[in-house]
Amino acid sequence: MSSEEMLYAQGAKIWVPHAELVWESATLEESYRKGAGFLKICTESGKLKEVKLKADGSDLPPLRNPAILVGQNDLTTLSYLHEPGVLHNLRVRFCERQIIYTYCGIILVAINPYAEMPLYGPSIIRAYRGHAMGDLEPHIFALAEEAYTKLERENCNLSIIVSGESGAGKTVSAKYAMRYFAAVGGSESETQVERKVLASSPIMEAFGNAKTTRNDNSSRFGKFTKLLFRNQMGVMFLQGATMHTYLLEKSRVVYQAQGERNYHIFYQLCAARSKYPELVLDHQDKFQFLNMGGAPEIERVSDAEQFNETVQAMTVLGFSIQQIADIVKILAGILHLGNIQVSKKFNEGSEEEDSDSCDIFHNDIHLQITGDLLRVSADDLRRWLLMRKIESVNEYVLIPNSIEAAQAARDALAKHIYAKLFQYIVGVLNKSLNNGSKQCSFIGVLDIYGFETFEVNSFEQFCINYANEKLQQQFNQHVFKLEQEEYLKEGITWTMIDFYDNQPCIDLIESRLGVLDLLDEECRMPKGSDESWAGKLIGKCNKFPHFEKPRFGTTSFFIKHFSDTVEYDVNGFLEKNRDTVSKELTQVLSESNMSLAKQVMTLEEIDTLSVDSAKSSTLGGRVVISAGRKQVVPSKQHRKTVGSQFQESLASLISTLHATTPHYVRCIKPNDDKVAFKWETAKIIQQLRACGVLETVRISAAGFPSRWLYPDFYMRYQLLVYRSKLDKNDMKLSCRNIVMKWIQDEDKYRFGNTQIFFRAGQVAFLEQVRANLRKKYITIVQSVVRRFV
Ligand code: AD9
Ligand code: MG
Repeated sequence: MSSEEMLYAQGAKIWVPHAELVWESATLEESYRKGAGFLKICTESGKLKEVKLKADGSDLPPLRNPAILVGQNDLTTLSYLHEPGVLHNLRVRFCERQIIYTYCGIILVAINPYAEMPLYGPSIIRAYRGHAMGDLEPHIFALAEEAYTKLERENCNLSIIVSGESGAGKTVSAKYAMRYFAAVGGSESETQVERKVLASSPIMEAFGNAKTTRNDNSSRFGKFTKLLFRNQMGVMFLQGATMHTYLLEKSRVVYQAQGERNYHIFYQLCAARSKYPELVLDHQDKFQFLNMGGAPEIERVSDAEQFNETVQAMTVLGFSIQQIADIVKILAGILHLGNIQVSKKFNEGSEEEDSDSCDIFHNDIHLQITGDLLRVSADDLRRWLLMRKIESVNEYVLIPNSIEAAQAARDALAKHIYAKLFQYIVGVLNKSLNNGSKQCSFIGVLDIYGFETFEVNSFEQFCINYANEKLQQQFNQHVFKLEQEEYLKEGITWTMIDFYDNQPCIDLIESRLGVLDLLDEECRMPKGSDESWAGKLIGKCNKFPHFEKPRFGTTSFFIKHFSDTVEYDVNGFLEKNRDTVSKELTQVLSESNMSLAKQVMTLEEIDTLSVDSAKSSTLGGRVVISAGRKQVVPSKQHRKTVGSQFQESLASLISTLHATTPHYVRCIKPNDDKVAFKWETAKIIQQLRACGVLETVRISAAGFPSRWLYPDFYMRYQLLVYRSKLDKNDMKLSCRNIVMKWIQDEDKYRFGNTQIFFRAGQVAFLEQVRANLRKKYITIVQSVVRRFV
């Protein structure tokens, strides 16, 4: 800011901090003179105030943007690019004009309206088709169109990366983007691939989404859908699609927090139970796995209708009636499995409880039904719920399960079956969607779970937040590093702006002796426990600046993520990372007489590691008994831990994304109450900061957001100088002459090797000059013509 700008005139409009509103508008009652030490203001709510300032005036409040700019559809075009300016612009658009989309440079900011908007019909799709991003109001379709035309023009791979916190609107945005591609890339072919692409969403949501306290339809898995396009004489046709999923939250199958539900499909099935008497289903409240959260219904959603939609969509994707009948049997089998009663066992002939073992009645009705539905032996199921097999070198020992161990074995089996079923369904969808597509260009749409913090945060939140940390880094690297590298490449003198690099936080999670490494190490310890792991974390991770130990005890730890500091409760981390399930129980299931159950249970692990890998992230082995103690010895069959698998699949996702041209959608959740168009400033600011919108604005303000290649600039603005100042053979010099004639302040532009860079607002100014000159020429020409006619 130059010194004369520091003097605010009487009547100037400024922003002052406010406890609730965060920023409040105010008007200067008196002109501010350098060194005055205070400002006399009148706030919007009519209060007269004196605001103390530092003697050098370095904390002068930010100026408001001129009224004409308020409501701009690109935040980076504001004259004053600061937090209150950006916020006010978004608020005016959202609250006063009910506009949910705004650009921020290359980012599309989408604020969740929590209301049905008439924005997504076929006529709107047609309106956006063929238009450049700046032509029409910002929209998810405009972003999709930009990606689609780039695909047509350059035949390269693209991605649309949607992020934001839970409930911000990622899944909705991703679906609209896919709807756009399906509409514009659809062909007349009989394969109806676009119908299939659209029908895949309700299936994935039924099996992978659930009600949480944050979102009634929360995605509990990540999804990267590649839409494959075939070039047919310059036109890109949708040829097929493939879907990659990330880490389904399995624990939900057996446990839900207060106010939450299990996966939608279970409730849908219970609501439709009259169609399937053979499943012996009951009201959802009767099932242990469904009633824990005490939240059986979702407002304005009919599970019964949703069930029909799911089945209808499955039919479109090619599931046969038999397949669907078998899938619902497996689902019902999981529910009955959860209702098997494990009870105390009493020592024979006495009333003394035997705490080392437990019992399940032979005629437990749910045990019998589970056996019938899954077509497995109920006796075998019962046996391996009640005891476990411990192998030694030459023999094995059978050890009875305590009640807790039996329940844990039952729950682990239920989770395992569901996860396998999910994997199977994704596999069927992929086969049907892929449609024999060969080498095609793709547009990838990434809809991954948003950053989460709950009252209690466990392994699931840790993985979700880790994924968001990686994606944020990908974003930073793309937007900021590339931006700055561009200046360097163009030979422009410009001080590198610091940007927030979250590598140190990723190091805390990924590096040797970091969180995941220590977790895997602890999982390999025969006597490893959540608490001893926490103790090691506290001892060894203190050197990472993003780690914080708990104030007391050793049952939690803090990670300072890019968007917030989160406390993780260590309870259950080891078990969830190991993800063990009784081999005997899975064996019972894989010997099922139902071919689908058998097929589902014997699906290969998606990511299996080669047996000879010496990677530290593998677990495994047999448990042997030596002198009455259990001990784990390494076996050839290594199994990767959940954490290390996730780390690898994220790394592969990030490298795929790096090989595409990314487009970003940042979804913002405006309030926690799901109320239409309700604006909570503090909440919104936190998200704008966390997802990089304010950082992008900061970079834009500090840098040169508009750029022109010399020939393009020459063509457009040559009429701004006399012919004598132009030389076609020296475009650079000509452009220099044009710019220097009209812009006096040398800091407003830079001449790069191939492009001219301008600060915000300069191109608008040149456009104005050009328009005025054209008008003048046209008037002159008209008067000359008139004189001669
Ligand atoms: V999570 O991380 O999967 O928990 P998302 O995916 O970010 O979350 P989702 O897309 O499911 O959130 O949106 C939550 C709800 O907001 C939706 O169910 C809609 O009721 C509402 N929503 C979101 N975007 C829009 C929109 N463009 N128009 C209308 C919307 N409603
Ligand atoms: Mg979602």
